Amino acid sequence: MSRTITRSVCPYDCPDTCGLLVEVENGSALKVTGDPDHPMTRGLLCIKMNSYERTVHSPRRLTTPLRRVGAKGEGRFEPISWEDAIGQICAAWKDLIRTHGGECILPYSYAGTMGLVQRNAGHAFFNKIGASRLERTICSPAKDAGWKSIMGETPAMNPSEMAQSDLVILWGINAAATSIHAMRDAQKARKGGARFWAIDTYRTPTCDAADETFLIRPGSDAALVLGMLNVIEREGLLDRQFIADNVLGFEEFAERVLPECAPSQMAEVCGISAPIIERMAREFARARAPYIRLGSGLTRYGNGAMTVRTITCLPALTGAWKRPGGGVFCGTSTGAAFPLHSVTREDFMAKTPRLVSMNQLGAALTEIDDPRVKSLYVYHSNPAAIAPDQNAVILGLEREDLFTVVHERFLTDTARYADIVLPATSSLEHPDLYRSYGSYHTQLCTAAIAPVGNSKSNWEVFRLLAAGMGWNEPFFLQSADELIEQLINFETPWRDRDVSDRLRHGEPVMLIPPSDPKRIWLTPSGKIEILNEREAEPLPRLLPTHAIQDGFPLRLQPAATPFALNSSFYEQSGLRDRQDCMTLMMSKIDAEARGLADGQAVLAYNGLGEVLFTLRITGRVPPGTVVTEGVWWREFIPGRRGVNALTSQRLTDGGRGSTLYDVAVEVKGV
Ligand SMILES: Nc1nc2c(c(=O)[nH]1)N[C@H]1C(S)=C(S)[C@@H](COP(=O)(O)OP(=O)(O)OC[C@H]3O[C@@H](n4cnc5c(=O)[nH]c(N)nc54)[C@H](O)[C@@H]3O)O[C@H]1N2
Ligand SMILES: Nc1nc2c(c(=O)[nH]1)N[C@H]1C(S)=C(S)[C@@H](COP(=O)(O)OP(=O)(O)OC[C@H]3O[C@@H](n4cnc5c(=O)[nH]c(N)nc54)[C@H](O)[C@@H]3O)O[C@H]1N2
Ligand code: SF4
Ligand SMILES: [Mo]
Repeated sequence: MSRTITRSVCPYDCPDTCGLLVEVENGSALKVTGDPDHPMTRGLLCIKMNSYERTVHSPRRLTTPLRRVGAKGEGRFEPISWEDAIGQICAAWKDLIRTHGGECILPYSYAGTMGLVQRNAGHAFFNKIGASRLERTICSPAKDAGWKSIMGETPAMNPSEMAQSDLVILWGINAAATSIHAMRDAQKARKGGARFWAIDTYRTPTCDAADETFLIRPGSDAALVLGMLNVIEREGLLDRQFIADNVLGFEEFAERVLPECAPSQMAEVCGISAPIIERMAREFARARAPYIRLGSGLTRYGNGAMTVRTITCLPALTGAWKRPGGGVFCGTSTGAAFPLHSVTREDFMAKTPRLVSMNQLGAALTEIDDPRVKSLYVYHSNPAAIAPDQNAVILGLEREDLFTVVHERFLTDTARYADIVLPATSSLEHPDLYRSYGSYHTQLCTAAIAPVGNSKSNWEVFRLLAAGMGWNEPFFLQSADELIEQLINFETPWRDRDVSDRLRHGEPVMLIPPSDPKRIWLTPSGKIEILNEREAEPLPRLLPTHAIQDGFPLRLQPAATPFALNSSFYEQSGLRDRQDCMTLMMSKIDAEARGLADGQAVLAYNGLGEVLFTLRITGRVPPGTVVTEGVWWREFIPGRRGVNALTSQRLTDGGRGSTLYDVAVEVKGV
């Protein structure tokens, strides 16, 4: 028996991008563990990835191409060969392009794998076809937009500075579930004497580990911040010298915005009382090096970008940036470190195609003409479960005249609507290069095992499709390894030759931002731009959420669970069994007001849909808010509608992001 250990990388959409060790025996992955030598992972994996081998070798894995024989959504298919599958897809597309033009084809992909080659494998192909272009903005573009508005292109501080902070704030991030290594660092800082605050809309496991938790009304963090800044200014706690040297627009902000932000007024908006806002202001301003780790939860609102802008003012006006450990960390952006255009090949586009927001797939499939979307190609994403407005998405997927192809590891909610399903490899079965958005680490990995069944990687499928289209473009003849080498073999100030060589050898290495993130502000003015005249709203101020206008009394949070990652990992029964399916958490006050009892079936509804839940009355959720965790597959859901039947296709104020948390509902017993 041959037993080997191969280094690999976690492919999922998680800021930690862990290093893995894969124990392989007779061609199978026996066990996946955390790499003890990865500087951030240090041997610790999350609950989900601790059993990754059960995903890789799941009996649910798709192992052969399939053709639909039942009704759309029914899930009845028959096996076909790869040759047949590629032949049928290319024949259908050639025909559609001839009659309707390339834009009638819509690719839909997101973050099943974060590897630079496999994640972006379809761009060159769809650019060449002239397909509609997907605006990939479901996650947190409002966070980037808010940060950029004030900080421009300034790179993120190194998150390891958290260790030097005396006040760690996990803000709108459930790190105990979504970023366990940041959670470990926060707990370590706390043991070293730092205070640890959590600011969230309900009491998450992250809050349990904090010294203090502040529960806020959904989408109202800007009110808390403006109230704090009102106090900080009034009580002379600003860092006037830092402001004079580094900040643009403070005078305007202090004159036009702050006077209307007395804590008593802000308390009415955010639900945190005036005395507590005052205390938070003083403790923040007096901390030596307060460190804010900003999550994505609070950005998925109609005012999400503005919320991030407002929070970004805190370290700027108190001078927190001056000291090691002080500042706000939103996430690293290392796009310039690798020449992604060598994979995405924008130069293959004959003209700029129509842009379709991935947050508005329902509308794209059911409303848009000129041209109508006639074919949808989904890869490493599960829009029937994860996209907002599930009813509209499903209505679209049911269209008989829509030719749908889904490339997947499992028969997901989306795959069930496909005309043709293609089996995908898992990350252990293909090579790729990974970078992290929660640190500056980057790592390459090779395949640890052969493809399971007849599955193929994203890149392999696009090579076959290119051949099927009859193209002889040399780009599509390359292997994934060749594409990876082009990404590495590129001179950039982010990496020297030594780092690139270590990268080639599979070591986790750190990218180095080309400018000092804590001193050099890469904005047009060279200062931190609290006033930004290029914005429709030049100054940070209070903006309403979308849901406020919907006329339903409760705010719904479709939050993350530690036992899954968006709709991934539901294939593992062991992880499913550790969660309660479709539970709605509600305060006792709200339950009593509606005459509802713990454990009963309830219907949450709004103008978009209605969803069946089991009620759980809990002190973890404040009155006015209800919470459900996880994005369940419809096959496990009694009412067959997931939480996204209640979320809307509306977009954020900046970045055109999803507003998945900006939801109002009413709840009744059934
Ligand atoms: N286990 C697990 N890990 C994951 C994921 C998962 O689904 N499960 N998803 C992955 C992905 S794709 C992403 S983008 C990240 C996201 O990870 P995070 O950045 O943690 O974002 P969310 O989990 O969306 O929301 C974080 C918290 O914000 C809170 N929140 C919502 N609205 C507000 C608000 O208005 N104000 C404040 N202060 N808090 C608010 C929510 O209740 C939630 O507890 O996690 C990744 N990691
Ligand atoms: N209600 C609610 N909705 C949400 C969220 C939420 O917290 N609550 N989170 C939102 C966020 S932040 C995000 S980022 C999105 C994420 O949405 P998606 O990116 O769609 O993420 P997943 O649900 O993880 O689905 C990824 C799919 O890719 C498949 N896959 C994995 N690797 C490969 C591969 O190499 N090739 C191919 N072809 N397939 C592969 C997996 O089997 C899985 O079915 O969801 C959003 N939707
Ligand atoms: S999901 Fe995140 S925490 Fe879990 S193994 Fe992957 S990178 Fe690490
Ligand atoms: Mo995300």
